[in-house]
Amino acid sequence: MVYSQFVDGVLTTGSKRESWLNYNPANNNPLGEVFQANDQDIEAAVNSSEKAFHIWRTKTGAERGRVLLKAADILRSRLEKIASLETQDVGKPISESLAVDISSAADAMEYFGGMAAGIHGEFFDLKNAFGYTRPEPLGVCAGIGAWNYPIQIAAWKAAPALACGNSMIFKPSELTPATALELAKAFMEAGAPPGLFNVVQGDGRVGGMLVNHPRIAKISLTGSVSTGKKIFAGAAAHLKRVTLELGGKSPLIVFEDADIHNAVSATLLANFYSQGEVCSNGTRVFVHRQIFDSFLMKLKDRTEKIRVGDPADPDTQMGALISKAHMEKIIRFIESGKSSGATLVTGGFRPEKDFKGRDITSGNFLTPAIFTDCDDSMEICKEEIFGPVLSILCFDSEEEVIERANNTSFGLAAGVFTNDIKRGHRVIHQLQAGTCWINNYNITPIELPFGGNKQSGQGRENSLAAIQHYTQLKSVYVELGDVESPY
Ligand code: TXE
Repeated sequence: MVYSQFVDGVLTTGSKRESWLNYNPANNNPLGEVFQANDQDIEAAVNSSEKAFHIWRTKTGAERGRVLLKAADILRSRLEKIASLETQDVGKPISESLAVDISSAADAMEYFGGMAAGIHGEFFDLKNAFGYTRPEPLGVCAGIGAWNYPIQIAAWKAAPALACGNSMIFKPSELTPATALELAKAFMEAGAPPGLFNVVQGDGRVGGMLVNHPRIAKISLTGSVSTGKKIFAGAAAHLKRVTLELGGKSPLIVFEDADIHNAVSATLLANFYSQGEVCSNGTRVFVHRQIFDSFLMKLKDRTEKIRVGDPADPDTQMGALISKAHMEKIIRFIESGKSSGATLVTGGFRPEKDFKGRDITSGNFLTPAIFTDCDDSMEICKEEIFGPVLSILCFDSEEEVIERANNTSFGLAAGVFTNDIKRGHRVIHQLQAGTCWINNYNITPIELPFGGNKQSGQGRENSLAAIQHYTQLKSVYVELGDVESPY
């Protein structure tokens, strides 16, 4: 497989460029070669995007919407093929790719495709005049993706950008180059002008080229806080617009009156889905002292039943971590947890065989881990691990747990479990996070804004809220009388 640039409607060849092998996390066998974009590729991509932008901005919202809706149909019609590519690239179970990744991408296309015709300004009745506003496109936008949800991240950026009349150059993570190319092909087949959605491959250096390019008007990143800061600084030099979807260390609070079975289900979802490689995960699990022991016992029991194994097997519930390096980083966190005095209740080791007895030693597999006897100041409770490792923490009062939950520089997400609905809302209103849940976790319907506060990001993806991040408002005053002039 060749992972190269997709510019002006065609996949370019990769010769004479820096390249590296892309590996399948389940066995570290090479899947193909990734060709890093060079200066000429970026210039060609910007020229092509600009050309497409000037065609696309003349289309009506309804015409743009039709292309997005058709592209959504094409994605859904290729669900199995694209899901298999995503599982090979990311290492997540095929059951997840089939159920979530491509469908969420198509949902975004349908949502923004359906509303494109409704993006409009306002009218203002004035004295002998009137005014109106126009939400105009920004121009060429660049999207930079993380490796955990490659096609979902690409579509969550492309759909609102294109619905608003912009064009986009998208750079997937250097570890997951495959499915952004499938999205680019779907746009072409759906009738998009060549260059409307271009894909460039590469690592942070290519991302940097997009951030520093004077003819790119906006950068939307999904990535780590450290990358977010670099991109924010780079964009500031050109006063570019930015959307930043960054990391988290989110609290999941379980009060003594919560439905325990549901709270345990959500804790598993909030920590072990996609091998725990989910930015909004609730990795600091605060449980009221009254139910702490029974909650931990039920959590341990269900965690140990999770089927870790070959991601391509439909029965697998937890697959492989993205890379050897990332797996080793998580193992270091687990060692740090143990050496700081926390108790590893279960998991946290490399299994030799999967749940069907297959040898998985060549892949990046770790069993889901639970730490107890934790202290808020421990590294495992403060730093984003981005893996299948949760810390369970005991609390006594509402005031105490709110203060501890907010004691972090992150502010992406938060969850509360209680059957006291007044308390649920009262507590959620005091938690410093952008995306929150009461009695569930990690459910992200396209209709609801998604994004973080504090160091977890800027701007929002999804919902109507995304429109303002891909448009610039023009105000027009129309005089119906004469110009009153003092001269
Ligand atoms: O991020 P990185 P990763 C977060 C998650 C974790 C991280 C994991 O919480 O922290 O992302 O993803 C490019 N200039 N989220 O390791 O390393 C890089 O090539 C320009 C949050 O991929 O930051 C890649 O394409 N670009 C999230 C992208 O940035 C640069 C959902 C991200 O890389 C660059 C998913 C530079 N200097 C993961 N350096 C959310 N909140 O929605 C790197 N890149």
